[in-house]
Amino acid sequence: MKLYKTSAGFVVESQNQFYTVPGTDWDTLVNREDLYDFLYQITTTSAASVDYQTWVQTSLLAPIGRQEVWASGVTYLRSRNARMEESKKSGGDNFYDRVYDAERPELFFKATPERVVGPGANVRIRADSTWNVPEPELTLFITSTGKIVGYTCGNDMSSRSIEGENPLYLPQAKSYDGAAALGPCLYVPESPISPDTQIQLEVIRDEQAAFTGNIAISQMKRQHTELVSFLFRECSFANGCYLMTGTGIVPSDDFTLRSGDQISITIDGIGTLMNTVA
Ligand code: DO4
Ligand code: MG
Repeated sequence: MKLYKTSAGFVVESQNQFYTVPGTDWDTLVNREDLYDFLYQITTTSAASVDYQTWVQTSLLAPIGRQEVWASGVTYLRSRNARMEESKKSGGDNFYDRVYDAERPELFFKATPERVVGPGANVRIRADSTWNVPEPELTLFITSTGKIVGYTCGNDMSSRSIEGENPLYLPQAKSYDGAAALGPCLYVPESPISPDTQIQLEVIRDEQAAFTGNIAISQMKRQHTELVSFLFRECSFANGCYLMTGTGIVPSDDFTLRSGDQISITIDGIGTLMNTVA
């Protein structure tokens, strides 16, 4: 099932039918451990409103309330290699090699809800950065009790020039206004998402594909539950939280985003998150 947050309320989609979800408190709704059963109940006991498809497409918001957004890094071989290459000159390359193989994963704070944009909105690149990329990442929604109840598409917008200059600049490379996008919905399946799930990235520039790539989430080095257990070790999340799971798609080094680029991230079962670079 897909749960949408819209400017007119919450909507659940099941088998191409759309149902209103009663209530106005997003944080309480998504933080339910029984979220799947709760939504399923709505779809089996109320009448579908056929107009909702048009409605949700025109007024979608990021599926976030008061949740923090965290991210994992260097969880795919492609990311490890790209990071090692970009930080060679600064002498930071073996940090990435080591974290890829270490027991403790790389986890970092990505965004407050205010820094997150939703479907159709503009993401940003920093004015003081010369090399910028989107990072398409399967993003987990975890309840305050540590249970993964949903998934969405995430864009971990990143400055490779700042990150490459010195690994200690990571927060500046990753966290700034408009640096994260989430959506188009919170996908709430009955059981964990399939390892065969594909992530696709497409960047359109002047109506042509400037970059395309894809990867299966089975290529990830770590388990979702492993990342969650490290995140929850010494942090509590009263309203649940989002965790981006890292990118396995990195464009070649001659690619950098430009203003006007359209970024589409598609994940099987979830849908497409589309944003334009401001
Ligand atoms: O260590 C830098 C960040 C890596 C990252 O964001 C990723 O692998 O997705
Ligand atoms: Mg990332």
